[in-house]
Amino acid sequence: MRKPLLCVALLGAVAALSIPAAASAARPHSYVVLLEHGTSAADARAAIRAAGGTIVRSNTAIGLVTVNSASPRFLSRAKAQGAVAGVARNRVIGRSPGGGSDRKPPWRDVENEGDGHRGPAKPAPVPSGDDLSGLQWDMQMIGATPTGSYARQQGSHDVRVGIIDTGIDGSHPDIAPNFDKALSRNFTVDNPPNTGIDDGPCEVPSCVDPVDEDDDGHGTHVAGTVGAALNGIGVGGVAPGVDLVNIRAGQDSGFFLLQPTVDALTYAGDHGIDVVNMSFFIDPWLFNCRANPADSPAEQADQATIIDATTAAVKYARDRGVTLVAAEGNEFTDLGHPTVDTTSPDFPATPAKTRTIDNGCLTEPTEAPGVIAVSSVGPVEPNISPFPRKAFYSNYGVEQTDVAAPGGDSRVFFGTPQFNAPQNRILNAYPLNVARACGEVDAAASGLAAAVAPLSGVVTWAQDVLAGLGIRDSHASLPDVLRALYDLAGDPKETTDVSGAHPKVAAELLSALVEWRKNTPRFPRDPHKDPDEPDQRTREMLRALGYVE
Ligand SMILES: [Ca+2]
Ligand SMILES: [Ca+2]
Ligand SMILES: [Ca+2]
Ligand SMILES: [Ca+2]
Repeated sequence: MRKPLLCVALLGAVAALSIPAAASAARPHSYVVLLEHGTSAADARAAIRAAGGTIVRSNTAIGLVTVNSASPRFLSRAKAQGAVAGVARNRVIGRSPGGGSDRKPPWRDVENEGDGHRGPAKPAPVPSGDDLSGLQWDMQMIGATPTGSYARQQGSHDVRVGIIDTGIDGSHPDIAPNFDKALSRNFTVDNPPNTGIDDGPCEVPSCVDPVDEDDDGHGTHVAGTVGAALNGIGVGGVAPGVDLVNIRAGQDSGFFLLQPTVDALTYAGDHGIDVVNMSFFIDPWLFNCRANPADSPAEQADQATIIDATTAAVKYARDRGVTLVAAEGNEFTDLGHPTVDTTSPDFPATPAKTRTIDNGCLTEPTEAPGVIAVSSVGPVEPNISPFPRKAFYSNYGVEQTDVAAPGGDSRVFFGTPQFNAPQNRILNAYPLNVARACGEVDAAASGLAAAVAPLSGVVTWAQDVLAGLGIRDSHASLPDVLRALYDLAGDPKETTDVSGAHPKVAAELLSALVEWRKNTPRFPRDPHKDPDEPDQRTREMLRALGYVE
């Protein structure tokens, strides 16, 4: 599930929570199956067929396939196959007559806090800034301003930032100058109502949105925070000259399914993406536990498969030089000591339950090995502290928090007119189609997506330094990025103070990265390869499955 919410107006009506379990038993279901390492296409096909299923989509890099089956025994039969390492239930296929399993995600109440407040927004004058720059306290906090990092280095289209989110509105005037449509991909299909996930009406006949569309608003906001153009209008991003690539894995409704997320990660690894931003958790489990007594065997299998497939996909991307950044989440939980999960599963047919959990349970992809985890801070309240403080909703903890970044906090300035004001949140790009559906023109949103997006820019800067120091390599980039960032910021103990990335340092980091990127080949791949053309292994799999000649 995406971390913050902008507007839910595009969703269809949310029906009642419960659906009789018996009603869904005979309906076709979708599953995600993780194959044992090295399983051939033929063996995979045979194993899935023997279990009573049909492969409809495959990721050969990870060995993850999506399977449709109407057999009520598919789960048990699949697990009995030697080629199958794990099975997770995906979603219901087809509509349930009169059914109503679509959920209203529980985090919406937190994310929407303050939405009713529409106080006057008065930008302070910012020399040479875009016309809304005065409202961007987040950029001012990290020194991304006309007199700060913008004056020295704004990024380069040689640096590719992948946004794994709900899509990017490529026509937005602050996004268009930096949007890389040719490299962008959409790995999702809009879901019909009564399947547990309701993406509202399909906007195009195929139900597969174009790569420059965002029907939610979340992904565009994140992309703008990373790299909105300095063009005299609207807002600016952290690195306003970088290449923004939409690698979409999020549904219109904000759900993130396992297969699209894994596909997006391997795509990033295969196509030279430098940094990836992930402001979501993989549904339906906020925390994934391998053997929680509170869960049924099928639920335990769901969660183990999500952990294993995500870990493999993250490793695949990191091995190819991608730096991965993720939000910690909005449940005000210490990720080193989680005790209860009241959110999961958030789809499809089983109601969410209250589970006792422990630190063996992981929120993914945030807790996958090698992912930089980010907590969120709000605007500085000078009468309380000269430093930014953790946002009320943000997850935290010394085990997990690598760094914090501005993400907004509606509850700061309590007792003053600024309490609950939209100016306490993060202003950035917003799709016109969503704004119209919500009856708005401008929007401010808080949440960790907004927090993570600036960090993607900061990581970009830090990678530069590593290049300059000659210590960058694809396996060591994560800790080295952070070490370099802390060292150069001059205050390694302050993990809650990303503002320590001084504008001068940030600019030098970004300059070095641009130079490094000019002279460094991306992960080796066939330069003549069409990004849309399947590689040889994929082609073999597709042929074995009868999709191509
Ligand atoms: Ca839709
Ligand atoms: Ca759509
Ligand atoms: Ca702008
Ligand atoms: Ca943990």
